[in-house]
Amino acid sequence: MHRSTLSRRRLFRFAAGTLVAAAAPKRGMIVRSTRAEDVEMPLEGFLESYLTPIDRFFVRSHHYVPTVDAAAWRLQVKGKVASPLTLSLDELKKLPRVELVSVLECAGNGRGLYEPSMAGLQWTYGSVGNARWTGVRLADVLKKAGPQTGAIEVLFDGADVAVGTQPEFQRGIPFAKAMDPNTLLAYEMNGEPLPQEHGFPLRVIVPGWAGDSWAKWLTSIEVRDTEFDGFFMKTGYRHPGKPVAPGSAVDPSQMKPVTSLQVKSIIASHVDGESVIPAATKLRGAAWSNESPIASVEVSTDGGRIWKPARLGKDAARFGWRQWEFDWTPPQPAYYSVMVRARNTAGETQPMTQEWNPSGYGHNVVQEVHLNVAVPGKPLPKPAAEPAQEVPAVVRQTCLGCHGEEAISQQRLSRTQWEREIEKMQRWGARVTPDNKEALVDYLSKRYPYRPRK
Ligand code: HEC
Ligand SMILES: Nc1nc2c(c(=O)[nH]1)N[C@H]1C(S)=C(S)[C@@H](COP(=O)(O)O)O[C@H]1N2
Ligand SMILES: [Mo]
Repeated sequence: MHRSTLSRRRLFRFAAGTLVAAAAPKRGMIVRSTRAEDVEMPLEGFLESYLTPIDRFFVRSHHYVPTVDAAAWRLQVKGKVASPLTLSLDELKKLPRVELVSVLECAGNGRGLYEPSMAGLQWTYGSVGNARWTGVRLADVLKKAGPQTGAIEVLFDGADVAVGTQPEFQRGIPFAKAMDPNTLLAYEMNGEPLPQEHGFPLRVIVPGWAGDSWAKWLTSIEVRDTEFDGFFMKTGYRHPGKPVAPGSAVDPSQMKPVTSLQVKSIIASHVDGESVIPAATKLRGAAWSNESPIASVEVSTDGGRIWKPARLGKDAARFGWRQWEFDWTPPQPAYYSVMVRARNTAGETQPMTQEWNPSGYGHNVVQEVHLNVAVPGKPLPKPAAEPAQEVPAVVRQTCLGCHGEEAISQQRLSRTQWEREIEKMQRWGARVTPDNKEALVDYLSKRYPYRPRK
């Protein structure tokens, strides 16, 4: 069978009844990392349709994507329960079928916009999407197993295997959130079997919460009476929850796990610095929130002095995003500062300046797009592309075994930050000799220094 036929069908059966999902080819995405796969939706994805098409939906995987055989796959429900369960996909699907539309946004969406910058995938706007998720209530599964008194947390584990010596991706959510009727175990996305890269055959849906809680390729659910202390709970995905000095280190014990999303809106029809002709223009984008839906979206075309309501798209769901548009005829050729601001039903809105945090989570500052409204002149010549530079042998040999160069080249880090990054890589299995370390820090901090974003 041709690969294209396989991917169009997305789900296929080998001889002997093995049922696996094919990875869906993605369309025009911004590549943040090739191995593991991390891809970002470009701005036009916000405008394409209310539900983000699967071939436009961002992917964030800490480890390489596993291939799971649905026929052999089982879900374990264990820990502080009266009767531990082992469920096949067919058994799971006998529970009541539930469907909801929800935004899924990575906690790190917008990390690339922080100043000063920090290590991590440099997402800008598009590690977010809006999909219809179908599955069963996690609460129904937990009730079947009979959670015991004292249960405080539910820990998820998936079929993905850690790269190098990085810890396994295991995340937990509070027991009360697990019992929320909107917390699902989904086997379908936009009416199709869950695609391989989005967690086939089963993933967790935690509407209103950041993506790190939405475990993919789910294989085990553990009900706990103590807090799990693995890396991705006690070190990763934590936020100080209060102002800290930009660029400072904060001990993870002084931070809290990332939970609810921030109310946020995006201008997707125009990019910062764009020239537009002085005529009727439509500004467009999307806005989303957490457990409290969007109440309003406002636009300013004068740098935040006057705000006027945008028109909201008719498609709405409690946890879904709202598309918005705003008709604007610039009064005269000039340089305009266009901004968008959302508010939710709880009264939360977006800040005018972004509070900084060490890992760059929860970016939701009011977005500002400068538009040069002008009668078009001669287009400027395109700047010459930077000549490709060869990757030195020491980087190729020490760094490119586990992931590609794009994970490295997008960073904007000081010498100290590069030193820390290389030490982190050593903890995760990179073999760096003291001599190499000097050479690596030297090269990386000169080639990819801290610099303002272009
Ligand atoms: C043994 C495997 C391995 C080697 C070798 C390795 N890395 Fe990594 N690297 C990882 C893992 C695992 C991640 C994180 C993947 C994730 O969480 O998405 C990562 C991520 C990164 C990132 C993205 C930012 C971040 O911190 O998540 C950068 C930059 C990076 N590595 C730099 C390097 C450099 C420089 C070297 C060579 C000194 C190197 N890596 C060698 C495993 C490795
Ligand atoms: N098993 C597993 N689940 C995971 C991850 C992972 O690396 N492994 N990444 C998480 C993160 S950080 C995010 S933002 C979402 C991304 O979901 P998507 O790739 O379907 O967009 O999946 C979450 N679930
Ligand atoms: Mo994420």
